[in-house]
Amino acid sequence: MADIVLTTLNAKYAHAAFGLRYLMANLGELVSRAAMLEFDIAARPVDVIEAILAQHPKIVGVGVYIWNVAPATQLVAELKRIAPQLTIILGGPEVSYETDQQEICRAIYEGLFQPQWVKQIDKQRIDYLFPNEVDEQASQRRYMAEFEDLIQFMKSQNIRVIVIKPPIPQRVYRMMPNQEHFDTTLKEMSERRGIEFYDFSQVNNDEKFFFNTDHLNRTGVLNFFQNYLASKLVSDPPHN
Ligand code: B12
Repeated sequence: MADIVLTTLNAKYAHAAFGLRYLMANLGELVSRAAMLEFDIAARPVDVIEAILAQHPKIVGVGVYIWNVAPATQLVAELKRIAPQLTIILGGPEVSYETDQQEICRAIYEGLFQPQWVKQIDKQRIDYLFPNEVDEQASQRRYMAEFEDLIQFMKSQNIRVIVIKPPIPQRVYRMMPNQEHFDTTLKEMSERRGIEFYDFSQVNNDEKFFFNTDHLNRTGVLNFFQNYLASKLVSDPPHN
């Protein structure tokens, strides 16, 4: 029995998964509650699932690589179907980017982005970004002072500076402390320094454009770039 199962499908039986071994080696005190289960891509899905669930895990970590993404997708979807309470974590080179486009991630997201989870995830993110023990006003003053120094330096080097606030979902914006004050200060500072300031925080911010609390997914980035940002980056826009 193991609360945490780290697993992957190797390219061939003869190969070993170094990635899982790195993770095991860094589990610290959790290592006694973890097991490593390796298979190869020729293994029957039913055997893999049976071996994993026989451990009665709470968390299953799957190493995803180009050679196993198809069977791993099947494995994750089946695990979610049979044991929906399982927390599944994906890692490895094939799931580090473009996660919003990948079928293997969809099964996880669909489970994760239930309304009851969204609230909890948002709160964790806000608590992380704005820790309670930090004096938010003092922190904003320090941020602005450093930012202004940076702008001054760039202007002294004749570098064109554009300040943008990227899109953020409205529900998240509302949770961020002191944002209106921050926005006003930023705008005033930009005017004082004579630099362009564009506040895009409330445009292109449909929930479907984000892959997590506050990061745009690929569709969101492309849409934001094409419809809002691109024209601001061109110093002398072409005239048709
Ligand atoms: C060994 C190896 C192989 C072995 C297979 C090993 C195995 N276990 O089966 C062999 C030689 C068979 C092989 C073949 C191929 N390989 Co190869 N291979 C590697 C290599 C050199 C080392 C992998 C490794 O062990 N790295 C060291 C470990 C520690 O790193 P890691 O595996 O990335 O794991 C870390 C993170 O990814 C993460 N992580 C991993 N799993 C998990 C799981 C969880 C839950 C979490 C949270 C995190 C996590 O944490 C780990 C620690 O930091 C890498 C290059 C590299 N430098 O990584 C390429 C690499 C993995 N291979 C690659 C490719 C393209 C191939 C081939 C398709 C090449 C080809 N054209 O034929 C074939 C596919 C074979 C097939 N049958 O389809 C690409 C994969 C790209 C991708 N998106 O997956 C890589 C990244 C090389 C590259 N830069 O292009 N390969």
